[in-house]
Amino acid sequence: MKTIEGNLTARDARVAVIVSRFNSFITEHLLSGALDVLNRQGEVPDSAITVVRVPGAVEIPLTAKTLAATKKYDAVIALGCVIRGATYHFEIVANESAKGLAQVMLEHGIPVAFGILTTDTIDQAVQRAGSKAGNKGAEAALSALEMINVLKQIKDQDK
Ligand code: INI
Repeated sequence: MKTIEGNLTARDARVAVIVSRFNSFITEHLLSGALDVLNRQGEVPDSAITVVRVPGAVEIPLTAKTLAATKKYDAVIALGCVIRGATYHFEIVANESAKGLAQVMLEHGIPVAFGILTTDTIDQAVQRAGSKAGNKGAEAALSALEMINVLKQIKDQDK
């Protein structure tokens, strides 16, 4: 039996992190969590990390697609925060960003980690941005690191 699983160190990886300005009081904490994981667990040097700021979650998929198309990155990490309001807008923003990112990942064949919070309340978002319920930016970075290594091992088989 052969098992392929990725570890978390990715010293040679190049990673792009997209962070939305909308709800920046949350997304900046997601960014800190993601960068901390990339540095301390991934051992990815700062020089190999590109942070791209965009207006809101709606703009994240196009940005991810553009970054992936450059072929300069081994993974993209998408960070945003969509908080439910009184209107249907929440569903549109949340659904479109998730669908768009899934498309980019499959079209371009690189991991696109989904670190976009979709919550009913501000409190739920705060809990997931470095307090009670962890930091979803850090979790997204962990999954990006693991996937970089899993895909590398799959591609390097029988070399
Ligand atoms: N963008 C977010 O990232 N989060 C939200 O909660 C949000 N809400 O609720 O409106 C939001 N809207 C802006 C959107 O992402 C675009 O930037 C905007 O529609 C311009 O294209």
